[in-house]
Amino acid sequence: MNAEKRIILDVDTGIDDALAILFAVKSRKLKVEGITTGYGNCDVHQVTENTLRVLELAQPRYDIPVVMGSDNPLFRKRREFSAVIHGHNGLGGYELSGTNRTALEEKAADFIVDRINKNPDQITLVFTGRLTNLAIALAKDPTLPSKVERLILMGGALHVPGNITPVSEANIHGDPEAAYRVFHSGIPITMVGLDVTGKTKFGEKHFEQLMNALTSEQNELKAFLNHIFTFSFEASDSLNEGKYRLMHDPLAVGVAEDHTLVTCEDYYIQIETKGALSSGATLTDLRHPQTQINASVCLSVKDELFLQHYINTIVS
Ligand SMILES: [Ca+2]
Repeated sequence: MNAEKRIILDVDTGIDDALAILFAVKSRKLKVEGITTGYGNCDVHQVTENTLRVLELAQPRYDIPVVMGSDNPLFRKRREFSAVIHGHNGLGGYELSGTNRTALEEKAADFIVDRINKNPDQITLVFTGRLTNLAIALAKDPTLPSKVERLILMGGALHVPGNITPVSEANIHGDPEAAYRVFHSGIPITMVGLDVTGKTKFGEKHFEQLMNALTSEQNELKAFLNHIFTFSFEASDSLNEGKYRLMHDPLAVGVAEDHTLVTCEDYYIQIETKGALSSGATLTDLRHPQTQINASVCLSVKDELFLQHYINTIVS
């Protein structure tokens, strides 16, 4: 009996996403059916190239198709990319080795529609970027929500501030109209937002542990991880926040692997699309009793357990 959970991972690679891809590919509990890409940390062409190169570095034990998706939000102008946070190429400026791997000719939204229809109730979607590709897939096939096992998304903030505006988290803020469509689609949602990802601080001790555990055969992986964690520590330190990296995207994959890492509460979440100050906010009805719900929101996390599991998975 195969107990692996089958996932489609949607990314905007990105340091954070690279760390999530490495984790998903190495996980013995997950089978990555495909990786779809979208704009976010950089444009979709750079994101796709980064994703292919991260896969080359990871050397998956099975074939994983990469499928390019949207390069713009549904209706809005794309926000400019932050080279300070992500480097010019989204990977802190690190140049990964080239690869012969190429993306499929298919579009990401078509891939999602096709794979879910061929495998009803069997595929979990894990989104660590904007929700644009999924919103397009929903427009193409409104029956998807009843066929998706679950959507686990990194995004949103309930009891904590946003990270791109005082109230908005970057992935939701990057395409609020797409998020609105997804949250109101009826797909079962687990929201892995800043309430929990903000607690996953991968610090210098974790870094030391990771570096020491990697073997000499893993030199390329070691050099990449060394660069991106050092880059991340310098970035957080320059903001007087101390040296750590928040493991936003890897935690979403972690929750796909093991839901007991987090505890959740069910809420009805609306996405603000009109607000001059609050665009992209995950506006949550905290009144009781709840008359309707559309998302299970992660509110606490076994952060150290997760970080240790992350390290052990990466070095395996
Ligand atoms: Ca991401």
